[in-house]
Amino acid sequence: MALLDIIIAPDPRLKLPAKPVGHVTPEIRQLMDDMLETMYAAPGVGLAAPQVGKLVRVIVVDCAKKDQPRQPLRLADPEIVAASEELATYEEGCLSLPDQFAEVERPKRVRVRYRDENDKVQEIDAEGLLAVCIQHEMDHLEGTLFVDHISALRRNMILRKLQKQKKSKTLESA
Ligand code: K1U
Ligand code: ZN
Repeated sequence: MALLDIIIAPDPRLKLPAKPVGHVTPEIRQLMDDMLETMYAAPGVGLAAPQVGKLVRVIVVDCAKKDQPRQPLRLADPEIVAASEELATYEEGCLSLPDQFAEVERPKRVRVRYRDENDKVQEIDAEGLLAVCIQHEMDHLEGTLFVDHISALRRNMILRKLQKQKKSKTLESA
């Protein structure tokens, strides 16, 4: 297992669409495990492969409550096969946009088809935080960030703040 570096926005690598994996190979299974380890260490409740510089359609999530056992999900080539008309709003965060949050509206419930770590096609019905998290991570596979769902004014404010932080960190380490 290995901890991977998480790419921080703004970064052009976070804006690229990811490629389907087709089948879950031992390499993809290893990537899933490394992504889970990275997500737990961050800590976060989800992570998408493009956030660690891998342009493949792989996401991991674990939305178990703090007092419950871990419930890791490894999803390759996820597809939303049904979504509720009813929408829900959640204040989202992102490990690639540290300390930034915004309310995003999405379908409240989704049915997702994916390949699990054993290359078996599975379907799950998700609602609540799990539904939010899966949709947020699937956005990453299209090069979409949660700030792309809010006004251009707020998005640019957040991205400029992160750009400034990156510049001052680079100067600090020089
Ligand atoms: O960067 C990511 O894509 C992961 C992101 C997932 C997410 C969280 C909340 C709403 C939508 C998507 C995070 O995990 S941000 C960190 C976070 O929310 C969290 C961290 C520790 C405990 C609980 C939540
Ligand atoms: Zn994110």
